[in-house]
Amino acid sequence: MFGLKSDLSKNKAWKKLAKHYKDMRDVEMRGLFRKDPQRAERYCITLDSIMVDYSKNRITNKTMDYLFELAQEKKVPEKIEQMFRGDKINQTENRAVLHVALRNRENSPIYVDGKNIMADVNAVLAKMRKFSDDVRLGKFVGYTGKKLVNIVNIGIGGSDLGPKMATEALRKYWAKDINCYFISNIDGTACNEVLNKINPEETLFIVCSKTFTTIETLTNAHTCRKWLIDALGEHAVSKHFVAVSTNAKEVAKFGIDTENMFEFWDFVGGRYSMWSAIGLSIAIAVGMDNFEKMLDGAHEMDMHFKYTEMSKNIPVILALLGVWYSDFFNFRSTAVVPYDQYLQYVPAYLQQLVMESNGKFVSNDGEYVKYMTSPVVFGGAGTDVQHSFFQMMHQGTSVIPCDIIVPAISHNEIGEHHEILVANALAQGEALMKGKTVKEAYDEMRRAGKPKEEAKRLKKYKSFEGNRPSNTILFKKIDAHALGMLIAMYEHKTFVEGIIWNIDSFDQMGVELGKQMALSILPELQSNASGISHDSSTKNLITMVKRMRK
Ligand code: G6Q
Repeated sequence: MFGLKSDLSKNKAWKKLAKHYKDMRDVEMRGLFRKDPQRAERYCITLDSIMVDYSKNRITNKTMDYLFELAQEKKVPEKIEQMFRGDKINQTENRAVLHVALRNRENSPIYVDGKNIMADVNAVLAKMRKFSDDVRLGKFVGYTGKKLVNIVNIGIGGSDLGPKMATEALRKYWAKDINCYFISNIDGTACNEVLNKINPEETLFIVCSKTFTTIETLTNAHTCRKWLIDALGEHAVSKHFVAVSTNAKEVAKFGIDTENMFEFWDFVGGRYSMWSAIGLSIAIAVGMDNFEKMLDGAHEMDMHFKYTEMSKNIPVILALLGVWYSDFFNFRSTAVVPYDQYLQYVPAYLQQLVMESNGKFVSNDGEYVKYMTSPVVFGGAGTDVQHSFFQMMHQGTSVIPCDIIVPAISHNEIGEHHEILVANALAQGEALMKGKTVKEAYDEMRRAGKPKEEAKRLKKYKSFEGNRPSNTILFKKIDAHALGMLIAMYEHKTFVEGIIWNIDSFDQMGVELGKQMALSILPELQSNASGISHDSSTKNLITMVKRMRK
């Protein structure tokens, strides 16, 4: 589609997989399970409190062997090594990629440009501990002496989705008197709806922006600053605003004392930054001990990823399955379905992680790729989504592999709720895999007493093709440690997919063009200025918006 070079199909293992795909495309998982009583155990890995069952995939040992061969050919182990070593694997931006340093709990030295960065990482963690403790204990209070109980994170993209997802996931661990809010969208509604709920005297704003130049975040931060000053005066700002950024100069320009700034670094990508001070809202909500447990969990996954051979390596296996489906089966989307209300923002978080990292069409060699890269990722909390997009998951013309994430124990064990929830999670995986043949559908209707003609008429509608893949990610209970493991697992999965596709998973140049154009349209909406020449549709839309606003 895009060009002829950078073609993985010249790769030996790729060729084997392409051939093997022809043998596999019609193989039914039902049959594979029937023939192999050990299948569930064979394709299952447990690490601490997480178990990943990947047996409901369209694979055999041969498939996995070829996929591991592909990973070897694409030098996955060496690339993993390079990341942990601090090599500049974000090649378009010439940066190291070291979110793993933020949770390097062994504190072994990691060097960037000859400097061990662990001292800086630890210093910020210590500053986070002091500050979050002080806020939680009411030692750092607002301008009028009141305890800061409303924590408002202002940030967008990587400076929003991680903290928002993780605070929600760990809601059960929040300090009783603290509430967290998130303002990301430039839509004034986002700001207004939060500000309407809170008292300025009790509010701490955390302005999270790596660059401190992002228009949404700065506009929202200025609006909140004005709101605070209107209520409490200019002097109140230092008691109610802190910043998390790599850009001290811009933070000072905004009017936040750099004493109240928490630093992070270029080697931390936005969407990989919730482990840094970008996670300050998490630390305040659940306490620094829990925040560090989250880092411990991520570190455990890091060590598993770094040291475990590929055939037992969870992120590597999940990534290879992703490639298998994207590039051989041509399945273009994937769903994530957490059966845990507290994990409701995980799909949105993963949408950014996966699609911003791997939605790329130029390879690391500067050539257009000729194969599929990132699938479309979507999802939502089960069982809600069973009543929406699961129709398509079961009977649609596209096959959508999915991850079903489910905790064995709920934080809210009420009556039978959790058993019903888990039963549904497990049933969906089984139903997607097994399906129901036309004959089975017919027989079932007949047994239920439906007249012959009616059963005949409806049998196809009520049949399920099945053979639809899923991974089940089962863990004991959602706590900080498990969350850290889960998110680090997906980060590394995404990285490995990027290695196979030979793309830079750590830049995001595709978000720039729209931003650039918005800047040229803005003055046209505000006055009669005319910017760049637009197509007739955009021109017309600008005119119509102005007319409607008159
Ligand atoms: C993530 C991206 C992007 C970024 C936002 C916010 O990897 O880089 O989502 O996080 O654009 O950027 P700032 O933190 O610089 O405001």
